[in-house]
Amino acid sequence: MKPTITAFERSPDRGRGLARDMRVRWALEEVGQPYNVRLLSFSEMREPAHRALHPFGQIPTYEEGDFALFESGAIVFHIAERHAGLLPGDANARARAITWMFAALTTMEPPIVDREIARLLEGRETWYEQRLLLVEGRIRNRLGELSGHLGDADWLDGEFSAGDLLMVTVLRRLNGSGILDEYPNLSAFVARGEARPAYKRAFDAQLAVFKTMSAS
Ligand code: GTB
Repeated sequence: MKPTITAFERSPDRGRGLARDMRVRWALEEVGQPYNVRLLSFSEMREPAHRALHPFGQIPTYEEGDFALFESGAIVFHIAERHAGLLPGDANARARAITWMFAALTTMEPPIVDREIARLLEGRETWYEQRLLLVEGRIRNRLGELSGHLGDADWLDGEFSAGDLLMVTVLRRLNGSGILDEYPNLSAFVARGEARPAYKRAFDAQLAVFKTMSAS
């Protein structure tokens, strides 16, 4: 059955592929699973029909008939479990790839999101500059550690996996900050992810939504 995912009708990222539907689109493209997209306005995201799928009234969601999921990490995991291509067959390698999925979402993403929140909501506070320095310091600590782990490898643990996919989407959220440029092997890691044909198809699909909506 062709799954349906949800995405912003008008993404605040203006087609830069930073919203979390991008990682789900990319996973679906990697495994060759066609999908439908239901676009939602901010008000539709708050309506009971959407809340029945997503208790927090957000995107993305994933539906396959009566079966529904929310949380981008859980959705990518579901896709990776049901199709070949995103998780290794060997049990230990698979567990390590899943570990990297968690690391992307629970170790790397929180300080990066903190920075976005600070810039978006706290810019007028007297303590803003001080807080930004602290938050960026935490990000740099994590990036330094991740960079040390990656070294000159292409991917985080052997073959490309859902762990790499999530990590690339998380690190992309630093685009434009200049911070990632301080870690050439991480910049190259992100570029490798972005060069994958499946990534490009996913990126183009979400960009097409932005272009269509901007024209209307
Ligand atoms: N933990 C959840 C998951 O991983 O699925 C988080 C989902 C989430 O934050 N969804 C956001 C959302 O629906 C969109 S992706 N927000 C609307 C709301 O809460 O009302 C976050 C996001 C939004 C915008 C940008 N951007 O403009 O760059 C980047 C990321």
